[in-house]
Amino acid sequence: MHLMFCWTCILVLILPGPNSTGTISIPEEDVTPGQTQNDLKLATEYLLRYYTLKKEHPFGRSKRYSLSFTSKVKDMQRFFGLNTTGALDPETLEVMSSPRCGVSDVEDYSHRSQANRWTRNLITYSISKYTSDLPRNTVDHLIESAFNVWASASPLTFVRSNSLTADIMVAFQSYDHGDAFPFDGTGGTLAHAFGPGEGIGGDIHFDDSETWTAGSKGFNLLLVAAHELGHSLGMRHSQNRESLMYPTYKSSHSTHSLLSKEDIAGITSLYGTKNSFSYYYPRLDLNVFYNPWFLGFPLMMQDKCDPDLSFDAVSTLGDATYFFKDKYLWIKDNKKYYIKEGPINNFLPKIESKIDAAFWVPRESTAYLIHGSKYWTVKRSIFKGKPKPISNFGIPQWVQEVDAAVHIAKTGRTLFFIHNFYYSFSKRQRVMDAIYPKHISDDFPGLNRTIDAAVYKDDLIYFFVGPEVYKYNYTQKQVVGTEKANIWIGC
Ligand SMILES: *[C@@H]1O[C@H](CO)[C@@H](O)[C@H](O)[C@H]1NC(C)=O
Ligand SMILES: *[C@@H]1O[C@H](CO)[C@@H](O)[C@H](O)[C@H]1NC(C)=O
Ligand SMILES: *[C@@H]1O[C@H](CO)[C@@H](O)[C@H](O)[C@H]1NC(C)=O
Ligand SMILES: [Ca+2]
Ligand SMILES: [Ca+2]
Ligand SMILES: [Zn+2]
Ligand SMILES: [Zn+2]
Repeated sequence: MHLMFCWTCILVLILPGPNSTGTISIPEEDVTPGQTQNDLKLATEYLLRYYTLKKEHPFGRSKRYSLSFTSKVKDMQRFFGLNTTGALDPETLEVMSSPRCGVSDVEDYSHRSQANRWTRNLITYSISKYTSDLPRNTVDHLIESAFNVWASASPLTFVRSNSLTADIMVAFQSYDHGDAFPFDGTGGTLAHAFGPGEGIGGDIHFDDSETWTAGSKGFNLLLVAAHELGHSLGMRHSQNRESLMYPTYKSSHSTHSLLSKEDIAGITSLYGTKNSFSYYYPRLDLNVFYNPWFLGFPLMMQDKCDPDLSFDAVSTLGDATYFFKDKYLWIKDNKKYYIKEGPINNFLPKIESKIDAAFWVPRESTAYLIHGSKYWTVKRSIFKGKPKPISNFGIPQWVQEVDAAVHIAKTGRTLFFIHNFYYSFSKRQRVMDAIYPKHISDDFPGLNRTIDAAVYKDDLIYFFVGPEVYKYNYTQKQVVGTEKANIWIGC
């Protein structure tokens, strides 16, 4: 179990969980008129769960317990901006009975030095257990939306995987579910999440005794998922009602823009801004000086707007365009116009090499990334299996490296550029078209040099040749303009 969460787990592991708290007795001096034993039970369970209240010593009622109970009530009142009376007044009891997140509100200072962040920018997730409240694809969609909330405000990229060992495992569970934090039936705790780390670290559990919805009845899954994901990324509870990280459920929270300024500041302090690149190293980690990338980064950054910058491969992948250069990658969001960057394996963990050529087949929502005589398949951002030989595309065995590849959606053909020749492959018929290879310059007049990369968008093929881009109108069969390659990554 990960350390960030251990302040809670140690407490709960040592102390019997809420299910076995039936014999709680509260010091008499705390019992004021009008308070029922139920209120005390509610308050005690609440403080045990969320305010690190220590249970009464087994040998009798101690003055210390009474003091600690009152001081925990005050801590809780302070957190929620209530009058810090230490008494269980109606306002306090109301907050205590509100549905909320299962993660504690108090920080354990002894664990502050623990890195409460992921140490890379690409994080995988997997949904291992669904609820019957919503159709599976609705759950998929809402969970993906929750990930997008944080992806849009950080350099993090989330990739859904079907593996049982993804970084963030998402599951709907009820009562005891094997992690020392049993759920409590309807109401009370809605969900909980573990801070960044190996194993259970990052995992998110929703209480399946609740009614989960995509709207405003019951509990809105997107709202709760986005909150819990904040914890998975290392965020703590906020006292600010406007914050997504406020611990109690607020149905009124607009699902339009979930993150408050404070949430954005929080995630930025952990991972840097959307466009930053170097934060994936734990800060103050001395290893950083021995890592070759540490030297590579600043150079690469300066080079971004170097007029001679060229790319190895360019491809659409989902809603983004990927620019590969050596072992480095820029990802430009096609709709939101922001760029993330970093070493390729930071985003595509299976890839340790450079990418020579890449193409996107929109009909299959699949990108093919080629290195040497092998290619990887990335379908809806999920890696499919092992690398396969490019001979699957009908490319002759002797070809050990492809310069560029591009898929023309209109014709269903994929073009492979190899030195001054190119091949045309019909994906549907799974054969190389008969009359190929042909000379590039015969069919693409004006292009008599080796192609570095090619990408097809809106009936134009963009040929990246050194630092230049040739815009080729596929209907007109001619080059209709040129531009600098680095314009594409914001120079
Ligand atoms: C706090 O105390 C003041 C004065 O006693 C009272 O007017 C106010 O209503 C209390 N607020 C809450 C939230 O209990
Ligand atoms: C490429 O074509 C241009 C004109 O289109 C010509 O000036 C140049 O010499 C050619 N280069 C090669 C290597 O054939
Ligand atoms: C390509 O050329 C055709 C024919 O001249 C023209 O109709 C079309 O608008 C051009 N496409 C682009 C994207 O420039
Ligand atoms: Ca519950
Ligand atoms: Ca290339
Ligand atoms: Zn929470
Ligand atoms: Zn759990």
